[in-house]
Amino acid sequence: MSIKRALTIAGSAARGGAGIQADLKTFQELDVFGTTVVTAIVASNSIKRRGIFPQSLEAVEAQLFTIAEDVGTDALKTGMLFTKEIISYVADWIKQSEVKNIVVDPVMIGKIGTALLQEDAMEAMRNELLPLATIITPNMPEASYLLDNMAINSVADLKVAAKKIHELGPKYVLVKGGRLVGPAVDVLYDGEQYYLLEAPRIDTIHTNGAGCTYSAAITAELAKGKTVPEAVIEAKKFITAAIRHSLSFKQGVGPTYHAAYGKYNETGCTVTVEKD
Ligand code: PXL
Repeated sequence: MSIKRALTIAGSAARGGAGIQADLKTFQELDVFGTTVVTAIVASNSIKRRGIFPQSLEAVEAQLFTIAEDVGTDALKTGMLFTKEIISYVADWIKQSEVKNIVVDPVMIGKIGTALLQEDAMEAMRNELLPLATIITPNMPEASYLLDNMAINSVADLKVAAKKIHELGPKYVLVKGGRLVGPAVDVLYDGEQYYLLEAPRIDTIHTNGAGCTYSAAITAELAKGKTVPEAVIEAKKFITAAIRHSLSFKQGVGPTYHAAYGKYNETGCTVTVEKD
């Protein structure tokens, strides 16, 4: 049997809803074989931040080569990379690899306020990793941060931000409008046209790991051979279902439900294409 392979280079989120754990659950749901490079271990919940434990470059390198030598990779995503050293190392590794589908989720701050990228790592993210991306998937605060604190308050602003980030080098930019009011609109831009993806807004606070899950679903669909717009549309349906059926355990912000898309019949999303 042949199965496509997806790699996540990201942090371990002990709570299970975000990071490597969200990625693997999503890969499994979408029937791709998941591999992992753990960059840091995050032990925080809404009650207490017990710590972030970054892995050494040696550990990151050993994991990358272990996967490359044996299983191989059809698509990869990066999530929490935490330090500028890890970002530079991963960027150099991607350059010498033959992996074609590179999804960069520029993870900066978690839903419960944990800093997941060190302050001095932003330049490496912008200058070294971003130009290698097939697609980068910032939320509104991340897009704003990438653009020297540009204000983003509307769908029109999402489009401007997508275009400006595109100038930094990635092939596609997906700016997610999760923090707007009204329908949940995300903007995908390829340098020539905008795809506006719209789904109903789901009124819940339980969206921990939503960004990880969305970008993991894009990665899985790219691994299976979809084009970027096709992969993003499928992933938008996946994340909408996962948020609609999100989970709440004991306290605080709960995770999205990774199995929801396979389990329930969802209506999907509408797509409008606009020329630049
Ligand atoms: O959702 C962002 C995120 C990414 N990666 C790790 C995390 C989180 C948020 O909790 O812990 C490892």
